[in-house]
Amino acid sequence: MNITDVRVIVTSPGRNFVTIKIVTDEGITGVGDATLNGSELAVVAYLTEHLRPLLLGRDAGRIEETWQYLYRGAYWRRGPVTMPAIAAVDTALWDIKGKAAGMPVYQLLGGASRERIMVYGHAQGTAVEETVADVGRFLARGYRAVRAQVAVPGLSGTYGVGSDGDRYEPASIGLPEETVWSTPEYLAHAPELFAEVRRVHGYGFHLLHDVHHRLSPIEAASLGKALEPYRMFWIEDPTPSEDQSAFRLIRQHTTTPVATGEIINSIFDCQWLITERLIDYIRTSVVHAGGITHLRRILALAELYGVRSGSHGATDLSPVCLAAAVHVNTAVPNFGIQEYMPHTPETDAVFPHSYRFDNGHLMPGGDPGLGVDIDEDAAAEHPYEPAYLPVARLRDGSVHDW
Ligand code: GCO
Ligand code: MG
Repeated sequence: MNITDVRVIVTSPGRNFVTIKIVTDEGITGVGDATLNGSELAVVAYLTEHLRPLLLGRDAGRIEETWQYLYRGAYWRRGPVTMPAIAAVDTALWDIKGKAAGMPVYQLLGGASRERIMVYGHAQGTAVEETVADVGRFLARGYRAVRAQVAVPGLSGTYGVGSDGDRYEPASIGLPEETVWSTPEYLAHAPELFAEVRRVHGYGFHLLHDVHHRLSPIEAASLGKALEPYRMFWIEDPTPSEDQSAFRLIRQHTTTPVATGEIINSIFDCQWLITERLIDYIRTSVVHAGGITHLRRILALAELYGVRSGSHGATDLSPVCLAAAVHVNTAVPNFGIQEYMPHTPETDAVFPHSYRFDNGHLMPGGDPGLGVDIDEDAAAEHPYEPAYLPVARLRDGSVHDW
């Protein structure tokens, strides 16, 4: 079965998504997510100008060989632009293989290790009481795990707190929004939230928090210690993720579990974090970590060291990525948890899918392949809109990690 076409589709049903559709001479097609939030067109150019010519005429069944060809063959390796492009090709080829075999992709990965995928939802609020009430709403809907974020008084645009009800969408149309950050003010305020969440809702569910790369190692260690009484499932990205040795210092001071990985693109960027047991959850994704083929390799390494997966699932990861994640999560032995932010009805209409949410869990559905597609006519109704992620500055005006 040979590849006859590679279509790169950009659509913006409320936010931008880049999707590829690989077409074969047997009429079977496959889809892959290539969305890089805020830099979408860089991936589009890489796919269209550089990968498409290499793919036309190739055997669609040779998934591993194609991955090696695109990764090793390019000489320039890793990075946030090329890896989602390779990931999208890889994901689409798994979709095609599943359809050709008449099986859901998780069957090709070894079959189901579990019946359902535990997800965590996003509780948020502009004040502690609001977030506490929001946590209650998630628990009432059957969620077993909830991430809690609260605005820091006096700081504009605290990460993780949006204005659109359940949905938090950091990217905005036009030039980047500028937000203000103050670590001392955050550290003085945040522990109060978790004390209050546990006081009101108890300990019978998993509680998570995203620090979003903002702290120094010693600040992160002190936060981890302060949160120990609240038995967190994890603190996420306490320090900038690329500084692997920072996690050693955090580890030396606290037993609060640590997760990182959403900006990591390859096994080489988290090898040391895993083999030195500096984290508890590797939070990579199909789109950013090189597709199903490469993510599986990362998770196999993690399994050896007792590190579990924590699949990144913000709304900028399209339903195609979420579908692929659900198959990986179903199959791998060391699945931990899946982030779940429901997409908008407009997005779901562009990406019909068979995975479904039920009572705090996701289920893959039984369709052959990934069980997700892109409706190209519906996609064409939502043209691309340039958007950026915010930039964070300290009170003195200097740039900080967003
Ligand atoms: C998360 C993430 C996201 C990212 C977003 C950037 O844990 O869900 O931190 O909210 O900020 O994916 O594009
Ligand atoms: Mg995060």
